[in-house]
Amino acid sequence: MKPIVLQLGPLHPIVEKGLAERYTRLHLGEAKDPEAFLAENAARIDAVVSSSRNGVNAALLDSLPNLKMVSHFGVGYDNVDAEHARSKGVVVSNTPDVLTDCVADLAIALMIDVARGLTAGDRYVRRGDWAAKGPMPLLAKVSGKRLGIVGLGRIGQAIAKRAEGFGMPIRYHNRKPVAGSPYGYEASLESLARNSDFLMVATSGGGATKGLVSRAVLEALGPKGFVINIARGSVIDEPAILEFLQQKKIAGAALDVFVDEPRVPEAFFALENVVLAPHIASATVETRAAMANLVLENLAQFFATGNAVTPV
Ligand code: 8YV
Repeated sequence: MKPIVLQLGPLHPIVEKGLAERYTRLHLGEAKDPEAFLAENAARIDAVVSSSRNGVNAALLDSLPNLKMVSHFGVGYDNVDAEHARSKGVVVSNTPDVLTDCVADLAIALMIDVARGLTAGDRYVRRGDWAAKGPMPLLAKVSGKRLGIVGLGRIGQAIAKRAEGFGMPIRYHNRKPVAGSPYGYEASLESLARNSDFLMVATSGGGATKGLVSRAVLEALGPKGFVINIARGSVIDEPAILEFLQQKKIAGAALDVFVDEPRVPEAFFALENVVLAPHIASATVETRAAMANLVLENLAQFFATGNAVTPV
C-alpha cells in the first residue's frame, strides 16, 4: 500500500507531480469542506507536506493520529510546531542548503539596491523625473562599509562570503559565537547595530527571535544605517521600522519578508527609502526545483528507512 500524504495547499508542480505518482495524495486545499475532509481522512494520513503558506500547528498534529512525518518546503519552518511534533515522535524535515546561494545573492542585491537606489532610480526614470528634475540625489557607497549579520548560519555565512568581495568588514551577532568563524562576534545586538552601516537579518523566525530587531537596535544603528531582512518579518518590530523610516531615523531598509504576508502595511508604499520585495529570496526556477526535489527525497527516504535526508 502506498503511504498517504496530505497536501495542505498549492505546492511547486514538481512536488505535486511526485506526490501524485508515488503516494496516495490527499489535497486539503481542494476539499470543499476541509473540516469534514480532515475528519474523514485523519486516521489514515502518514505524512503532511507544508510550506510557508500552510504550516502545521499543534492542533493539526493532534488531529492526525497516524502521522509520522512532516516534509516542509522551505528552510524556515517557524509555522511548523516542530517541538510538538518531536514530542509526538513525528519527524520534521526542511530544505536547507539548496537555497543558500539564491538567498545570499538576493540579500546582496537588496543591500546594493537600498544603498544605491536601483529600484528608486528605476521609478525616477519611469516617472520622467530624470528629464524634469535632473540627476537623482547622491546616495550611499557600499564597498568597504561595515556589515553586521544577525544570525551567522548557513545563509549568514554565504552572505558574509559575498560581502568579503566588497571589502566589507564583517561582524555578527548570534546566541553563541560560531566556532572557527573569521568574523568578529558581538554578544549584544545593540552593539552590533552601533558598529554597522548595514544590518543584515539572516536569523531564523519563530518565538525566540520575535521582535529581536527592536526600537533600541534601530536607535543604535542610527540615521546612516540600513537594514536588510531576508529572514522573517517577525524578527523586526515592523511598526518601529516603519516609524524609523518615516522619520529618517535610519537611512533605509530593504525587506523581502513581512509580518503578515502577503499583506504589507501600505504606509511603506509612500516611502522612497525602503525597497519592498515579495518574499523572493529563494524564488528562482533552479532553486525552487531543488527545494521541491528535496521535499520529495525527504519523504522517500523517510518511508524507506525511517530517517529524513534533512531533518530539522
Ligand atoms: C519560502 C523561505 O519557503 O525557505 C524559506 O524559509 O522563506 C522561502 O524559501 C518560499 O516562500 C516557499 O514557500
